[in-house]
Amino acid sequence: MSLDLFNVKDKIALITGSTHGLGLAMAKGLGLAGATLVLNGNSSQDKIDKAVSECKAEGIKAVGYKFNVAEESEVIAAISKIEAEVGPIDILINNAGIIKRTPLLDMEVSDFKAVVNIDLVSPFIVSKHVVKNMVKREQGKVINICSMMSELGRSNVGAYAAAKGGLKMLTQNMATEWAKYNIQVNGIGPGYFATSQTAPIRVDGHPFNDFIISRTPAARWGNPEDLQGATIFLSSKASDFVNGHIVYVDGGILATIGKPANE
Ligand code: GCO
Ligand code: CA
Repeated sequence: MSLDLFNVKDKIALITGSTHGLGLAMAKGLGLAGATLVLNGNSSQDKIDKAVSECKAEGIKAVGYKFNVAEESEVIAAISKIEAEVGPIDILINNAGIIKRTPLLDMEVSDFKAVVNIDLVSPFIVSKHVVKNMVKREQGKVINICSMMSELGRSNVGAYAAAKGGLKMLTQNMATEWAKYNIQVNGIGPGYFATSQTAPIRVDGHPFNDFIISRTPAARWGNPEDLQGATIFLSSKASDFVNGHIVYVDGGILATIGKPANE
């Protein structure tokens, strides 16, 4: 077996929402394997510049572009700029996402729509405009970042679960429509990871912290680096006949019903 199967050297990868957290960790995985990274964020140029320098300090080739993944006109302009200035995008990771933890009965419709807009509509917008060009080149990799909530419900995250469940089906539909162009569309479903997004529910003594540890067969939170293997697999030739799968990197959560307190 040759590791060449997993080669992503000199591939260009656009990772949305990659200034921190899982997005940046997945990006770095590809970058350390030799890909050129196009990082993205929308909150501040400063955060993007910081992430780019952090990558460069680790010997990774990286540039950054600020745009709002939910605004089609901004996406169109950014993609043509990226392809003109950096080169053709070989790998797209739709990672940008938000969460609002509110019981459905208390949730404003505008908040529900905001979550669906970023977590579900945006991957459609960005993919549409990146994949148009991949079709011409007859190759490409798209990875949609799903969630445990693509499969499971949980109190207070209804809008997020609706969007992430939808993203799983969007992944299968994209795979269905684009496989014939030699474009593989798959997803990664992270389990519970130690990031800023989960910081409020991860603090010591918080009941959710103990719940996750006991609910996860691996008995720990994921480290963002735990996602790098799946990212490289789904970005490389190794996955050229893998279409429409969600790879759950979850320490076994979806494999089990859980366990009683005394086990
Ligand atoms: C929550 C968490 C999740 C995770 C993750 C699980 O409140 O339940 O924040 O939504 O972030 O997506 O896979
Ligand atoms: Ca399933």
